[in-house]
Amino acid sequence: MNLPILSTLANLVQAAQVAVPSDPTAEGTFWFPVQASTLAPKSDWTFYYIYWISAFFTALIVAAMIFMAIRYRYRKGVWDGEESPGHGLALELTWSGIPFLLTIAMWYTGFKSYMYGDTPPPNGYEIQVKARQWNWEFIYPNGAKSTELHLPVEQDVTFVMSSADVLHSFWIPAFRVKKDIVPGRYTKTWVHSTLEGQYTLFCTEYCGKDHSQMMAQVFVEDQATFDGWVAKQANPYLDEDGQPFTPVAIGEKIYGQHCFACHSIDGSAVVGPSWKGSWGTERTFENGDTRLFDENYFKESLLDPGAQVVKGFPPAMTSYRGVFKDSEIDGLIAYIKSLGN
Ligand code: HEC
Ligand SMILES: [Cu+2]
Repeated sequence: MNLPILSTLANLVQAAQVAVPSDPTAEGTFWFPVQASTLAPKSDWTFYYIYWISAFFTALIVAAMIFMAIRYRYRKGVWDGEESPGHGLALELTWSGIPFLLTIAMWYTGFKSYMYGDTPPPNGYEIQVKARQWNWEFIYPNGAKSTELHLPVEQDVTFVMSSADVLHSFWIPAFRVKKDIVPGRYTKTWVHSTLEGQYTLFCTEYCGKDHSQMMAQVFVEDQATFDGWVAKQANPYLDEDGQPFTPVAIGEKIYGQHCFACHSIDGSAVVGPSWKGSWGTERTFENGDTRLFDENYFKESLLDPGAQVVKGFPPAMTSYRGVFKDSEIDGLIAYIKSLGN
């Protein structure tokens, strides 16, 4: 007998087994996987704080309810009810004040660990993350590409993430790192891993048919192993002579072809602002607004230069919409970054 429903069930069970790869280093707790980053203990602390406060008050309130239901139940002739007391200032202050302080503390610890996880430290090792239906690609500063994520342990690593199609979300439970990847813009997150081992990266924003298969293995290695691995990766960018080509070199080449006439790299203003030392600085526009020179600002300046015109310069740049591939835009970004900030 071959009922369709049975084979569907069998397929689902099989998919679930593939979907949860065994994680050799995971010890974890009932609630969480192993803590493998500096963020993990902070994030878990917030959870346990809320958890124990909830557990304590649930027990207290349920116990009081049961006690009162029995103690003050209706018994004929024994007790016919009485006027309930009116206002109790001390009581009201207590039951407003204590929960107020406890919830403020919840907010504070949550906000602090959120900001910690959401603020990449400067000068982290940078990995580009490309999400698409339905796989992940990682690009390292030397131009190496991989479908597995490799990280050096005890290093600040920043992920600069973009999507080729729809909304995805980058989630590595062992690191407690989770951030959406929004089409059309760059988002960033970071990690400082603390434990060598193998973990799993999931997409955690429903993104279509094979969303549940959109995973990648994460390897946290000591620096020497990582350096060896990243150097050995086949280099996907090759120049005319078949030589490896880094993102910075791609950017430098495009600069020489398209941008050099108006942008200098030595700090002098030509037609447009110099790129030297511009990355990460605050730009001021003709209308008085200001904005940080980051990935999103760069991309918008390239696609729509007229939208925000830098103060003191003419709106002389034309749009490069559709001219460059994403990898070339990333190359230009890497090149400008390499000119310092
Ligand atoms: C015809 C001259 C010209 C060319 C060619 C040109 N730009 Fe520009 N660019 C300007 C001018 C002028 C500004 C300042 C006014 C503005 O913001 O639009 C500018 C501003 C910018 C900004 C914002 C800079 C800042 O300092 O805040 C970026 C980024 C930029 N250009 C990138 C590029 C890239 C990348 C190329 C080559 C692919 C390029 N530009 C080619 C003239 C040019
Ligand atoms: Cu996805």
